[in-house]
Amino acid sequence: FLEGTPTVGIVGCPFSGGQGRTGVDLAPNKLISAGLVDQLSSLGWEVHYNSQQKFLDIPYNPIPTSSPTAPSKGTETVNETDGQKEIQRLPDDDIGKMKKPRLVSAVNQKVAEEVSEIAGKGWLPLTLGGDHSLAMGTVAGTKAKYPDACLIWIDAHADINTPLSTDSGNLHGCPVSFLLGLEGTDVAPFNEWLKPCLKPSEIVYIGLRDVDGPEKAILKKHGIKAFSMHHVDKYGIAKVVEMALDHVNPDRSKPVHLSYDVDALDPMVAPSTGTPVRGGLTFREGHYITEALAESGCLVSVDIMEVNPSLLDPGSVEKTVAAGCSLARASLGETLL
Ligand code: HAR
Ligand code: MN
Ligand code: MN
Ligand code: MN
Repeated sequence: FLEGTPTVGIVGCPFSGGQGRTGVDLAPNKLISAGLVDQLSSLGWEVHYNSQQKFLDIPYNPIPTSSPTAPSKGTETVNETDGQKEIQRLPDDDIGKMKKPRLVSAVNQKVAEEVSEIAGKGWLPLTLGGDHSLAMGTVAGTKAKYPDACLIWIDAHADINTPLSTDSGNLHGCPVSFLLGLEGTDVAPFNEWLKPCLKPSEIVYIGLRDVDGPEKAILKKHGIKAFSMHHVDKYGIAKVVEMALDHVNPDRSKPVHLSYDVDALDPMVAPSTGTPVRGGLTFREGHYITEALAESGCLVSVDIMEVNPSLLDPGSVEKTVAAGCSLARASLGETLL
């Protein structure tokens, strides 16, 4: 599906507004500092990586950085100086149960533009989050170029809460419901740019083990295919990936978007993430998925989400960042032999 010399466009999105912990916004810089650009070049890809500034110029509180002085609630307009430039931060009060809805929406709209622009050139967008709310933008961007693309979602969580079903109000628990256009998602400001672009038959999950009650009901109601850790234990990861592809892409003829939340990996493998859940994918199982998808030749867009370099000790951070880099490399075709 890609055109010309294999080219990857890295979208680094330093964003934490879809959940409550700071630090996940530091991941793109950490992954880049760990040498990701050179690593992907060494695999034979032409690599384009642009500044992350466009995602920081969004005028809503709370400020999407790890600054300890950032206000915890965006209830007032703040003028602050960021280098030379004065930025006005607007309030971003909850809408219903949704936290930071304007910020999440505005950032995702930019991400969607960026991803569709990169995909539009025949390149592969590699989005480095940031929290997983960013998949609203990445998948919408992929779908703009490839309307028949299917979505493989690797995660401990289903991220399919709606604005009505969410308990936490954290939008990183909701991106899939917006992409599907489920009940309660036709809501401002999201509906000003994000149109439902995914059918229930076009998504498959692998790695689930912490799914909320209402999410289980949603999966059932819409007949959405999901392979939990139970299925990985039962069938083995190779069979699960094959069954997952058979479901969304039986002829291997459709483009595939891979959205990888590193909390799908066991916390022993990827400890530095905001919502770790024990009983996850081993290092090899996690990488097998990316290797098999790379081998399929169908991958057109990849997300690496939820690395949080501010959590735990330096050793944990190093492990998790290294796993993020190796998952990206394996997705882009790195092989063991
Ligand atoms: N289901 C919970 C919620 O809606 C937890 C969401 C999870 N965290 C993630 N996403 N890291 O995969 O808040
Ligand atoms: Mn997730
Ligand atoms: Mn998760
Ligand atoms: Mn839970």
